[in-house]
Amino acid sequence: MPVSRKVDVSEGADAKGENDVSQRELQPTTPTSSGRGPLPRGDRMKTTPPPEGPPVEVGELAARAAAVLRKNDMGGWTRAAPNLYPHQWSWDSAFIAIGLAHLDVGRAAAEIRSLLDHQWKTGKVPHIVFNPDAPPESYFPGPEHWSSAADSPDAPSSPAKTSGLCQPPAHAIAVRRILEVAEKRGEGVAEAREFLREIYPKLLAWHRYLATARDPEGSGLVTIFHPWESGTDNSPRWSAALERVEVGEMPDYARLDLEHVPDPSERPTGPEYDRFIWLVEVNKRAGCDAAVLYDTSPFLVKDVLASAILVRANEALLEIAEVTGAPDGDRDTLRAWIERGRQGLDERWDPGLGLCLDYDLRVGEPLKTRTIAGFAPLIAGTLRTDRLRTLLEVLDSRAFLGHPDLRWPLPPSMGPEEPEFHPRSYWRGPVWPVMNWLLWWSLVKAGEKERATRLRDHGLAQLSDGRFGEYYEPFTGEPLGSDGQSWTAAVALDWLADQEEVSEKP
Ligand code: 2M8
Repeated sequence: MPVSRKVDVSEGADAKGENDVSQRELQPTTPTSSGRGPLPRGDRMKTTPPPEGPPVEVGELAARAAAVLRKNDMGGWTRAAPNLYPHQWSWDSAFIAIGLAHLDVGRAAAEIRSLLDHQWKTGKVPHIVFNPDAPPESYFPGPEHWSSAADSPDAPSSPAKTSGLCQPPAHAIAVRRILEVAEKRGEGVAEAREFLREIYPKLLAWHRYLATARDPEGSGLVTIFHPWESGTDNSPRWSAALERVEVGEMPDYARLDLEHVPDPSERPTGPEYDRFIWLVEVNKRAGCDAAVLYDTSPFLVKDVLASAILVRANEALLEIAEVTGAPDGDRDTLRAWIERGRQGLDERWDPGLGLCLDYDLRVGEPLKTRTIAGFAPLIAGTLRTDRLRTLLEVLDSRAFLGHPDLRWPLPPSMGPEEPEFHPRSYWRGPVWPVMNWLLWWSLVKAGEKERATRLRDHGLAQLSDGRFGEYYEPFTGEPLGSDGQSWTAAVALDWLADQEEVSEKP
């Protein structure tokens, strides 16, 4: 059934009062038990009151989300956030395109197109495409820091510079969804199909790069050379592997990220950042060449979350191949990658935790942590029903969204009872709306409709302050990091459209 309401994206738009749906308040379908009970380990946790003011109504929330995307629109591409992230980030753009699809199919396509215009000759999609107009002091490490990456014979020849890393491959999922949204809305379908045809070869090259240069072992799992490639930068997933990294001689640097957040505990620590910058140095010295990095990088890890996203992206690409009439050989390759990916994830299962674990190739050991990435088999669409059941139990347990002190039953990025959990520190505990979206989407695909609906509605309730934070304090619901984060606004738009579509069904 088509989503009938269109979000008005014109300047100053306020959809409030335009239709009945807009008058609904955002309420979770199931009340949360808790709200704000006493916090464990209170001495380590700074608490702040939850955001003031009544929740924003649905229509207004949609208009505000659209306004965030409009404000961050740099003309054919979207900066990840207004101040903290002035460039185009790879997986942010994928989620942003999903949100944009509800506003303008052509603009959603442009988001992915502009990113893939900077694809490397190897097929790699860079983790950042730098904004040539951003002032030099706006983000570190910026284009100057990455300039030597442009010397690589594999770097794109276009004028804008890119980083030499990559990020989780959510792009094919986004491209497939652009068509799905267009079909539901009954608008822009021909344009979307045409876009699928245009972009298919680039996506295939990207996935081939991941299946070969990033998986010479043929394990089905993606190797990363830097925690930034995981997108969950300072997650405790990487603590043990990072501790083994010895920082070598490198030029002094000044952090700029701390200038954009009110509280340094919301960002990675100094020693973590030193290792991040050292690993950038290692990547640059290797000419960003995966084969060289396999020999030289002190950080060499199989990332289960990126691998799970790749499984789903390969499924999406297989559907795109059907739509575009790609050769049979491509489809066989995609099917093989999907199977190998699921098998690889199966092998990384930890029965004790009931989660999947990353693997450190340098020492040949799993990286044992209880983080949201452990739900990789759920995200990949495991074919093992026993594992799916276990994953759902773990998700519902107090180790994740069943913790009684959570503001909303939404999964923190790290289990709240873990020693390394920190409720304000970036990927070490806060709730990330974009991860909620990924889990919601995976639950829908797994046929877990009720769970999915609860997650979506609580996720929207979390965003009903209308600020579209980068991430949220799990116990108080305070938005942290950057306000006006593009991918947060984008997932809100997708959820709102889904909520409306479902409510319209007889
Ligand atoms: C964060 O990462 C960047 C480095 O890539 C940073 O901390 O400076 C992560 O949350 C990452 O997943 C995200 O893509 C990026 C932009 O939103 O910010």
